[in-house]
Amino acid sequence: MKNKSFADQKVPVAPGGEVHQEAGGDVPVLTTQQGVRISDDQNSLRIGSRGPGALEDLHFREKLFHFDHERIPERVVHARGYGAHGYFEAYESLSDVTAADPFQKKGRKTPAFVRFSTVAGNKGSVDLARDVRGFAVKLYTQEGNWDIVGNNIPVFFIQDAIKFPDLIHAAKQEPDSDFPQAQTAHDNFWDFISLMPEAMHMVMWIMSDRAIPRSFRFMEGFGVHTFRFVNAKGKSTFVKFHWKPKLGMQSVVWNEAVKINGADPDFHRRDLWNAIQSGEFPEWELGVQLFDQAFADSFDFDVLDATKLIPEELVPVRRVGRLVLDRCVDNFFAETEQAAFCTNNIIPGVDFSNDPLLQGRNFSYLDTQLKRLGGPNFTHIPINAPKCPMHHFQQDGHMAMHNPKGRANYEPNSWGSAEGGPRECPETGFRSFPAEEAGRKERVRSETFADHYSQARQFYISQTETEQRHMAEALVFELSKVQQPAIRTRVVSHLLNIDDGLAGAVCKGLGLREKPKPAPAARKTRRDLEISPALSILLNRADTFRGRKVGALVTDGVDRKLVDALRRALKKEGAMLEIVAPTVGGVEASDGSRLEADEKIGGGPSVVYDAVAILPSKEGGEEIAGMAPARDFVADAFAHAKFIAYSDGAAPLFEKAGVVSDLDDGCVKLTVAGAGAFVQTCRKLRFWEREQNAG
Ligand code: HDE
Repeated sequence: MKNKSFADQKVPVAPGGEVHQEAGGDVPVLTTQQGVRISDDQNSLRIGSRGPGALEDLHFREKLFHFDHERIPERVVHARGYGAHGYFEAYESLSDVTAADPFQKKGRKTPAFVRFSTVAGNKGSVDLARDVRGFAVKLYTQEGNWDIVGNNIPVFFIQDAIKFPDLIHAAKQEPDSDFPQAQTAHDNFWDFISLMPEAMHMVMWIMSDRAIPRSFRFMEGFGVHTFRFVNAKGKSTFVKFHWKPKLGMQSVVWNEAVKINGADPDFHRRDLWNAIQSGEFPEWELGVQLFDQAFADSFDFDVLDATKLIPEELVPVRRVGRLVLDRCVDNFFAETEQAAFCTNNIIPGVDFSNDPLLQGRNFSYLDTQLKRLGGPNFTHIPINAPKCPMHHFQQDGHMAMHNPKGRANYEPNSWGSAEGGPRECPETGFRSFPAEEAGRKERVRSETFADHYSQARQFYISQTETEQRHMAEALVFELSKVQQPAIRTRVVSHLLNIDDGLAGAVCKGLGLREKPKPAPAARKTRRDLEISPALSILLNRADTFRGRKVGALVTDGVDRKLVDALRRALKKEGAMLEIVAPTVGGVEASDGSRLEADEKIGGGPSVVYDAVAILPSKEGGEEIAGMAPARDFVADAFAHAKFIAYSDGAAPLFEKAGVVSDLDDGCVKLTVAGAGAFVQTCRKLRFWEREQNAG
């Protein structure tokens, strides 16, 4: 029920401990679920002031009963997620390739709900786990709901859905100890994965910085499988879906991720919430790769194999519309938690391919909703209800809210058009694409799925040196947590089929004395696949600092003009400034004005900012140089290759943080006139040369 926030309500406490709620004006009276007004919500009904409770206490019993049932099962995978509302807007008509409603007219807007998630962690786990991110989009089209339930990585671990339970069991906590939480850095995961060579391409992606995005707003999304578009004439075109973030891609570094998880486990959800609340609406372009059967037949890999992608350089991504998220949920549980995405929710103009992973998913999602939401009527929940008319004869079941009216609840019937209810429509109804299918019924993996290493190699060689180094470090980190040496060695034997340099770096990082033999491969790794620059994050920077955040470390006596100049320059770029001070009460600036703080040092460590400004006064700099969180602020920003603006007063802090002799081109002395130039430098996002120099 709707209520004013409790803080707004006057709740005087009488000396005897009784609490009287003043209800009047526009404050509604508290009631039971049955609508009965409640006189006292502080004391349960009892016999005498020190006597036993009365079973007839209807309010107490209802309140506790409901509380006891507040939880529903969390998602088996993708349990931790965050959603927002928005819309999809078509740039052009695609009616030549698809009859799908959102693409029929330039400018058509389709309401959307998007839920981002991590895969392995439980519902309360941290946001910056090294993990795949879910990118699930529900489009409320005029022809029914269409769900594109994708990830931020365009390939998957396995080729056949029958292995999904094994994959997820291996990735999540080990069953005896129930740890580690939200981490693949453990024996079971690497044991399973190293016995599944088909996973090697995906392993490259999750060991890359794609698995530690800076924010949901700065990551790509992919439909992963090959789907079909079907036009009004029934012609089919294969399609792969891409979501391209307008502000470009950005990730954090691993050491930063680890620290963010401690400083702000909700970093990603807070980022999305704050961006939308401040009017900085996240935006992605929908890209499609369109291709026909002839291309599919000539392509080096099978387009039905979800462990493979089609390089953008081979089939360009055509940008056909934009997705804008402009509204936070009113209630997390009602909307985000109860959102039921199903891969089988498609509309006329879209169809499945035979990808065995997709075929399996089409069973699993509907099935899982029954368990989670408790009955077959989850489409009656507003977040799942289509926004177009619905007419059917499905009825009853748990929580049925919209049973069909009238007498007819079956068809055919002879009750006439007024009473007989809806009828099928061969002309406009959904029709599956009439693909020719034939073959023996057997449990078999197609030969065309057998190459497990070539695209893994292609991904690796398409990365910049910085990104390759991060991948090797990630593998070393994860495998160093694996306790069985044989599993570590088995992983390295696969890496030897991918890239010798990578395998060598990992061997060294693990302290492996002997290089193993390369793993036996069903197909030899192809070394002729071209580098695909589209696969790198760093090569695809959007050259903007928009939507990013700078943390300015200040003390009493801070030069107000510097702060104001920096704030103005950031605002012009569409970025934000947050003030970090010794106390959350803020500081008194050099001109005597008061500067409010957003964070206390320690509460706002530099890991939660994209760049930092170290702007203490001379005395202030000396004072905070003695504070460990202030030293960490500087040392971390430096170690994480962030751009650092500073004032003269920063010198003692730099010295104590151990960075003074290393000041490089990523560190910029801030002046009022130079604030704009600093922000422009920040468009590069990180000063990676520093990492490189550090070796
Ligand atoms: Fe999922 N997956 N999945 N998955 N998946 C679920 O459905 C499943 C796969 C993805 O924000 C579950 O509602 C199988 C690939 C996302 O609510 C479940 C297989 C991709 C989400 C399920 C896969 C995904 C899910 C659990 C192997 C990327 C979160 C809760 C064939 C293309 C959606 C639920 C949300 C959720 C099954 C593999 C993406 C159990 C059997 C590949 C984004 O039904």
